[in-house]
Amino acid sequence: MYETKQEKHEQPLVIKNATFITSAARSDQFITPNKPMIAVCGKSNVGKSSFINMLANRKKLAKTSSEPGRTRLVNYFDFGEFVLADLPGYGFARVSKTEKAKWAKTLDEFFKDKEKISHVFMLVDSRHDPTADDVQMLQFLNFHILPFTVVLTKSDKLSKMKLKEHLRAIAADLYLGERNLLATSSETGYGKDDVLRKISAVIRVAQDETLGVLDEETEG
Ligand SMILES: Nc1nc2c(ncn2[C@@H]2O[C@H](COP(=O)(O)OP(=O)(O)O)[C@@H](O)[C@H]2O)c(=O)[nH]1
Ligand SMILES: [Mg+2]
Repeated sequence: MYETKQEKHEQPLVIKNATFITSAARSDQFITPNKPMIAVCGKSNVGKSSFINMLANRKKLAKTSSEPGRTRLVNYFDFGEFVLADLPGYGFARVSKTEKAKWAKTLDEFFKDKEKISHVFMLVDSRHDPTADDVQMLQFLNFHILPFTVVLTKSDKLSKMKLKEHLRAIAADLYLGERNLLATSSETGYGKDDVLRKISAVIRVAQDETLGVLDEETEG
């Protein structure tokens, strides 16, 4: 419903066996995979871990928690055709300034090597207006010209009509077209195929870039 023309024809990627790779607490522990890397970011408790588990068809690949804000790590998962990086959540009120600065530094360093990152899924709660932190994250992605898709989470908590309303409002708030947003629910699996189609497209583009197809096209 909200996909681009190009992605309508894309087959949803089939994920068979996703596994945990490693956690990084500092930038010298970041990894450089030899396949496309997709990052997942968003405020704590927005549903990042649940989103990852939904994609992996696993209940406990990523640890979920109702006690937000305790992960300061970048967690890497091998999804076969791509690597997924689960970034530390932001916007947790009860952390100190020092902790916040540390978080900002980790993220800065993670995105510094942006050739490594094929796409970013930025998760936003479908029930609420984007927070100031969400807006700042989006500005950061725009500033670094990182390709991203906004994923609305927990859409099972809204009626179909409300979801449509919220999607429109959130898109407007973030100055995005509605097609740049995908509504999902890790609870029901709603929107999962749209995400998997997006991932197929991301992988295809990354492979074309590796083969130099895009370079030739722009030169010719
Ligand atoms: N109803 C519903 N609850 C969700 C959904 N996704 C996550 N949650 C709940 O929200 C809380 C935080 O989820 P988690 O995945 O740990 O968020 P994270 O901090 O961003 O990794 C947990 O209690 C989840 O069960 C969803 O799609 N629907
Ligand atoms: Mg988490």
